[in-house]
Amino acid sequence: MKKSGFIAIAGRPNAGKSTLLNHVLGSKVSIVTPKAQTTRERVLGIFTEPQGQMIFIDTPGIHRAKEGGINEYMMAEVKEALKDVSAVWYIVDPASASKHEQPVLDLLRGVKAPVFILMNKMDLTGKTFAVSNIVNFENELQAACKELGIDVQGIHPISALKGKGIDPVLEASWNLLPEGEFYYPDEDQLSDRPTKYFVAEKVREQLFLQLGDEIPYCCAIEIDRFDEKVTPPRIEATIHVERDSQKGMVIGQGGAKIKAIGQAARAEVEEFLGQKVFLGLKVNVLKDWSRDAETLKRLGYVLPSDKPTQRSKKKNKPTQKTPLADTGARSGEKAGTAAPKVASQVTPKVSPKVTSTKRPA
Ligand SMILES: Nc1nc2c(ncn2[C@@H]2O[C@H](COP(=O)(O)OP(=O)(O)OP(=O)(O)O)[C@@H](O)[C@H]2O)c(=O)[nH]1
Ligand SMILES: [Mg+2]
Repeated sequence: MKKSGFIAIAGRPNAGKSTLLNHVLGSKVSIVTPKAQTTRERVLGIFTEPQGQMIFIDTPGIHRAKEGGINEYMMAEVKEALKDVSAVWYIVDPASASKHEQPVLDLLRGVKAPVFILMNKMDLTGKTFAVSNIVNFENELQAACKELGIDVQGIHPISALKGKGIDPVLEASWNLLPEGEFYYPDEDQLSDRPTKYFVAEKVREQLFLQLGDEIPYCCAIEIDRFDEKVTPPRIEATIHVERDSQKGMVIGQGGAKIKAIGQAARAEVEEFLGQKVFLGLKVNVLKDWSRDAETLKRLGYVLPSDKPTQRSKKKNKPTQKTPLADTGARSGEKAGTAAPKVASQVTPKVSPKVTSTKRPA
């Protein structure tokens, strides 16, 4: 019988969670930027191997969030991800200090699953932190976990960026996974999200990369149109900002900024989908969207507790193939070189469905 189960990837903002997920999958399922709190929602990375299916849940960085609004939503997403998992990969940036880890430890103390502490960014040893720091950091973390009853399976030095030190963690994690049916029987499927989610994320990634500190946090993306009946497929999206002044900054002098954001996002989308697309962006002021519960819902930021149906990690394991329209990124032909399978796989009612990225050989 094959193994099948969930692993949550958790930790403080900017620790390298999404980088690690992308490395394991060999595909850019989760966006990565140098700014903290890039990831806003849970996203699954489905890793199907001969021995079984390990489903990673990338999560937003854990921080103390004010009540209400997008930050509370982000933390609710983390809490949901930590339920019913076989293990937690707890990612730590050793350039930080153990005292800053308290919000993470507070969440992990309620988790029964074993925890792997992964000291990331080891390629920066001697640059952003000294070896002696790591030793202290590890000792302090271990002591704190012991006191809180967190079941630490081990501490591993890794580099998510360079792909170093990850194999032993994977091996130990396979051992913790229960035997069972695959949750995602389509072995090529890489994520649970529809394609338009990934398009919106590629746009958001460019906002983080190309705009000043505050602005990206005030932006939400809505895909207005995804028409694959035309060639190239036509995607239209709105960047919602919270205030008029932000609108001007996203558009830039003579529209230069929005043009650059659009070009870079389009290139990323094209690589992800393995085909040319048209991407049109517009900017709209949606006053205080990040604080208004109803607007957040409209934008898809629905609290896990408010979602009508949820895939239980323990029960209701699907034995049928997941319907195409429910699923997102898949492995397939090599991105950028593939003959894309687009229109034939799209179910118009729901979000578009395309072949996207390739699992590494
Ligand atoms: N040098 C180095 N940089 C890394 C490593 N892992 C991640 N990074 C960098 O750290 C930054 C944050 O990486 P992310 O993967 O977005 O971090 P995250 O934990 O997902 O962040 P949030 O989504 O904001 O919580 C990016 O600039 C990455 O390139 C690593 O092993 N070494
Ligand atoms: Mg992330």
